[in-house]
Amino acid sequence: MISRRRLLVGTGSMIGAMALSTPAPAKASIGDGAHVPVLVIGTGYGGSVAALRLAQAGVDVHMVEMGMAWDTPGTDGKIFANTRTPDYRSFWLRTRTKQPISNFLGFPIDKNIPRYTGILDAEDFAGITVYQGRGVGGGSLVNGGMAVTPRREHFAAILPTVNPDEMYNVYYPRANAGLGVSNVDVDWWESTACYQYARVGRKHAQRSGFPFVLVPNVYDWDYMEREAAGAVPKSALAAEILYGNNYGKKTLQQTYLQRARATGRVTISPQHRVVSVAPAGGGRYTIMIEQIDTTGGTVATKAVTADRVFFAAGSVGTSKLLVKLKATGALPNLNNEVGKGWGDNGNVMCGRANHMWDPTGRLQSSMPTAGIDNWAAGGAFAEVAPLPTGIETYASFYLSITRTPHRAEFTWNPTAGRVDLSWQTAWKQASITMAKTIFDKINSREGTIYRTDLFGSNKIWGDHLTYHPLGGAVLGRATDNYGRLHGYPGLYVIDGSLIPGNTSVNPFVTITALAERNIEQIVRTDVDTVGA
Ligand code: FAE
Repeated sequence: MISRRRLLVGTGSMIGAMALSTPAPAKASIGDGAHVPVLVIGTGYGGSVAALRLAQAGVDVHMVEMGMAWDTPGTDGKIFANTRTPDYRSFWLRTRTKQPISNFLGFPIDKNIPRYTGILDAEDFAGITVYQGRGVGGGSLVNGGMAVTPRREHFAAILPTVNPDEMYNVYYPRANAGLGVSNVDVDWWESTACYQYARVGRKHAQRSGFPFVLVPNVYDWDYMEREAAGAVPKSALAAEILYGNNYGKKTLQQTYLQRARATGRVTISPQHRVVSVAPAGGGRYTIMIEQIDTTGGTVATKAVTADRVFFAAGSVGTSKLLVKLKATGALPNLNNEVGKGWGDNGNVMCGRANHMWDPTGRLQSSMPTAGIDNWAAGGAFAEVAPLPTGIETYASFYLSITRTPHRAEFTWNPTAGRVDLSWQTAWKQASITMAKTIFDKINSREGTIYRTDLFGSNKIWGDHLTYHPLGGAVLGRATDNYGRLHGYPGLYVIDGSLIPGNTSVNPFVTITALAERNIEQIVRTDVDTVGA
């Protein structure tokens, strides 16, 4: 344990973080010149797991998050905006909303908003818009909470270098427990008005012979039942989801991050954006950080040193940083796998127009609970998604995850001074073809048609986006088999960028489980051997 003590040296300088004169977070954000044993970039799934487990092993950790803390109510008394009424809190540095469903009944529904460091980033690349959560808790703040463990027979294709026995016996269960995953009460689900849309989805799937599965979620089901009974303020039953849930959902703020903070060893600097990591000598790294205000403007620049740095900025955030740092000379020894192997998890959306005798319900819980599993036969797993408009739409709505073969690459564009992504819109055709193995059959059996009014006028497929960015620093290629970056001892990747583009289902349980696996090994070997 000599080594662990050594890793703790220097913590004091960080704890004495300076008072800030800027309007950004008043709490103890990291100070210029500080030294920390471990710095984690990003507070999503990978970063939260790393912080908790390192802290439990006795290591002090500082987390740097470019988004907001999301712990203070706005003028309406609520922390988060409603999906039906987007406002300044909803989007990351945009002056107009960019809602995943851009139209309704043919009419565009986007609207102007004040530019602000809001919670949902619709990040545009040439061929695709990548939706991501911004703030303490990362994607857990904005996502649907669907907590799906992939079928074991698909795992070898997802993470070929990882031992499935370990994952299914130890790390998936650990991740599900840590995230607070649980199943909806089936009797309630069968009878409640707010899941009529899911039961209609089941009826249509089963009549066409597709396996239909109920999937777990991180939402507090007891709370949802009380929402339905009118006993508590509504969240899932008031259409809260994309811009945050004021109640009911167990985000990382209520799970991993809460436990991490409770150790007393984890501190977080929100509204701080990492822009560079470079060797500092003596095995340390210098991290350049910009503190930003709510317009995205830089109010302070800080140089911090750390013995170890965990990249947990999400698939896009981590990939962009690594590609830039390799190309611009800060981390030239990163290997040529950095930036490669990126995929969209085969995401494609569509709606179906049901008959008037098949209403999907005016009240729809915003938390999805079910999917149609045609992965083996047709390469598609379709989440039966809510369309919580508050009116009867007679629509069934789906987010499909498909076995797309396409992978893109992030590259540094020196002229523009930014990182580009080589994704091509036309690549979504493969995903559409796979999704159609489900919905063409259902439409044919039911005598129904696709909706054409949700993504434009006369457009069936939501093929311009992904919710599930994965890859860019793939396990066993850009890193070793536990996320240690090749070329730089003490630098690690621990987020969705490790996963090569597809998980066959919604990804956050797999991201969390892989992070649990990797950090256990890192704590066991690297932490104990530092300085020994
Ligand atoms: P992530 O959670 O994205 O966290 C990365 C964090 O790093 C973010 O907070 C960033 O703000 C921060 N960051 C980035 N760059 C920097 C920087 N330079 N400096 C400082 N901080 C930085 O990464 N998945 C499911 O399994 N089930 C679902 O139901 C589901 N629904 C979704 C719905 C929506 C609308 C969206 C957008 C995603 C959904 N996902 C869902 C995907 C899931 O949220 C995503 O895979 C994970 O959040 C990715 O986890 P990471 O740890 O990789």
